[in-house]
Amino acid sequence: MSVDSNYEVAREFYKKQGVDTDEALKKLGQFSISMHCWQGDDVVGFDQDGPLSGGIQTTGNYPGRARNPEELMADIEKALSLIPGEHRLNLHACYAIFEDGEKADRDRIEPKHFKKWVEFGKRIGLKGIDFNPTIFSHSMMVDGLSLTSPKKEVRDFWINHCKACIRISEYLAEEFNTHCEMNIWIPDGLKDVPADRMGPRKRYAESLDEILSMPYDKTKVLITLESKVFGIGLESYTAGSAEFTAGYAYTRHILPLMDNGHYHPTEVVSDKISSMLLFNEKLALHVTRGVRWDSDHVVLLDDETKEIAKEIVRNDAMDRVMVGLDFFDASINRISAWTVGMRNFQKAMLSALLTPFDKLKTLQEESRFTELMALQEELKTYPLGLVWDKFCADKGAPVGENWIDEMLAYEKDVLLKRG
Ligand code: RNT
Ligand code: ZN
Repeated sequence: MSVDSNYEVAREFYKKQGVDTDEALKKLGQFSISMHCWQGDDVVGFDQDGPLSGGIQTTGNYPGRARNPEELMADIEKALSLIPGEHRLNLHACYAIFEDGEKADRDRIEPKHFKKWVEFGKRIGLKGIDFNPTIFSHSMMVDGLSLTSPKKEVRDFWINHCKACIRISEYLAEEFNTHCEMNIWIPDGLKDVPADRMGPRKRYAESLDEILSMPYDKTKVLITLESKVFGIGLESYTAGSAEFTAGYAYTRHILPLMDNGHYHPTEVVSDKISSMLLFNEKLALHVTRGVRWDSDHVVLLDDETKEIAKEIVRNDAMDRVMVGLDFFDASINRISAWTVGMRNFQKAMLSALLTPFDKLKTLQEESRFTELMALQEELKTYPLGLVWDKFCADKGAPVGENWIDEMLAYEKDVLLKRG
């Protein structure tokens, strides 16, 4: 019972449905996910000593949090060795690396503060690095507000931060000869019933216009804007709502970013992808798992994750949807959190790639709903795992649960030795 002979069995199963497993494996190998650096250190970063703030929160104190660039890079490298395929890294501005006692505030950061990340990325063979302004956990978040603040000096600080980030994103794109997705997200909102929603939203739009007025290479830096429905301490309203973000992105020719933790609990991003694809050339996702709220639990191979992947694959949008992960669980081994989340999104993509969508679409078009339900349910127990094992083996990554022992060995040898 080898990986290869198992794969032969699986191949026959899918062939019966008209699905070419070899082709599916090839396409999966071409699909890169942007792995978020911030799972490794509980979204703390290297540029400040204060706690995480801005409507988001990590919970848990599992030992082994990465405390500096060396540790974070080592942990990322370890995680990526357990994940098949070639991927991208998603960095936040607060992960700037300052040398020789130098320090620059967020409105003054420069490409050179990310040179070490570029060197690291090239050494481990990253496909690219994506970037994010860090608009939280900072003293210039006055009354919790940034780009919507009534205070001009506050808005200007964050406008300058975003402009600095565009320059850094351009540098990252050039170094890796690929695009750099730069995602803007602000927590700005209010705990209780606002007296004015329009004023702050208008200021937000004007601040963004000011940021985008700077010249930059639009083929290299793909600016995305992330919406949100609420945050901790910001329960009544957030400026960057879904409608604000969709409207702004559409009219200014930037890209919308949908985080599946950022909607009302019964709303699903999988249902939104097709509509967004009809009106935007590309779009970006933050794949996460909300449990009852935007809790940022590790991505599992659950129904919604699979449905998101299906929408990407069956709409032929693997090169139009940029997928990044976004969760931060501090209650479990952080390498494991990354590995489980990345492998699961890949499994979801593989599951979609192995689905006979033409056949299913025809059943829908012909209103043969009985057969549609019956076949979709039968496909759920097809041997996905055997094809997945083949992918891992071909890519030189651990097959099945074999990565767990490796992860635990790293915990014992490295993580538990951190103070
Ligand atoms: C928070 C947003 C945002 C952040 C990261 C750190 O709710 O999802 O993506 O999580 O930028
Ligand atoms: Zn997000």
